[in-house]
Amino acid sequence: MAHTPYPRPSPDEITPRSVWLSRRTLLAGVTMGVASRLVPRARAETLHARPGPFQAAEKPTPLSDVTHYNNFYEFGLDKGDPAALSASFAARPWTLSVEGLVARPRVWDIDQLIAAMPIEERLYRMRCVEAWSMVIPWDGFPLSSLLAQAEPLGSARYVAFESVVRPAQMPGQRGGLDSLGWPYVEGLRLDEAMHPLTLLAVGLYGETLPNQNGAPVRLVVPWKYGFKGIKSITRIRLVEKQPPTTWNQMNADEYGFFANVNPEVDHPRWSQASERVIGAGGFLGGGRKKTLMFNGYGEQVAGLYGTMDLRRNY
Ligand SMILES: Nc1nc2c(c(=O)[nH]1)N[C@H]1C(S)=C(S)[C@@H](COP(=O)(O)O)O[C@H]1N2
Ligand SMILES: [Mo]
Repeated sequence: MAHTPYPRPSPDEITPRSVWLSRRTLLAGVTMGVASRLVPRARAETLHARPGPFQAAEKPTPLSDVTHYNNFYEFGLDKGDPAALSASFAARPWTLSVEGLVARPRVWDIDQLIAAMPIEERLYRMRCVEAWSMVIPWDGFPLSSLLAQAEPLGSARYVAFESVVRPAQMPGQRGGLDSLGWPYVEGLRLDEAMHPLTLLAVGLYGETLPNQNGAPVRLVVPWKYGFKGIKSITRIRLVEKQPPTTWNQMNADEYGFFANVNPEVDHPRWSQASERVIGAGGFLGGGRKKTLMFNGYGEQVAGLYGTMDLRRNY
């Protein structure tokens, strides 16, 4: 595929930084220090001059779509619920614990964590299992940087993640028969977790992560279906055995542990061969493209799976 020059987001896609900062500061008590750790937009744009595995060549999805078409069942089942119902969610103060099979367990304050980690912008293709996709400029740090500090023990083989449980602030966690069990949990094999593409995101579009996208910290694994990207994480645990994951527990035939993007392995109820590109094309013609193996990250990640049967290990 030919590389096109990186297109800038149009001004109407971007909330002015000053407006955004004052709004966030009022709503969530976010400190100025957090936003200043994120990659300034001007510098972020020059990163896209040379597309590569960390900087997709595709046009970023408009910010309004990234923040108004979400899956975050803690706030409800509709794509609009997270934006509509998450305004009073308190992403500060926040702690993230790293524990289990590590030499140096630690409970991090989120702002101390952000100050300690190498924050970069990564423009990643994101593919939801529901066959739609976005291209999102994340700000974050490699999960490997955090895990390295914790010093995983030789017996650690998987990483288990847990989202926050806070029914008073998350309407989707109050009853509701057709929703998920809480907390939302996810997992990766340790080598997947240590891969340089695997990110813990704390912002997007150069701003602090909006609540509906998983504030204050969420996982981003661009070669896997979106449900692996667990939001609003409070606990990371290094373990010996493959941990349970929310969607796999819900319906193991439809949602595997690996969930690698694979156009050749259909979901039992729909094709995974192509995807609807959110924010592109509209009703006439465009807005659909072929799905790529490993979401186009095969050169970087195929080696993680060797000769594994990807049809069995979906
Ligand atoms: N805690 C939690 N994390 C979650 C989900 C969720 O419902 N709860 N939904 C997942 C799904 S299915 C997708 S596609 C992505 C969507 O992320 P986005 O809204 O930032 O695009 O978040 C994932 N992480
Ligand atoms: Mo998803």
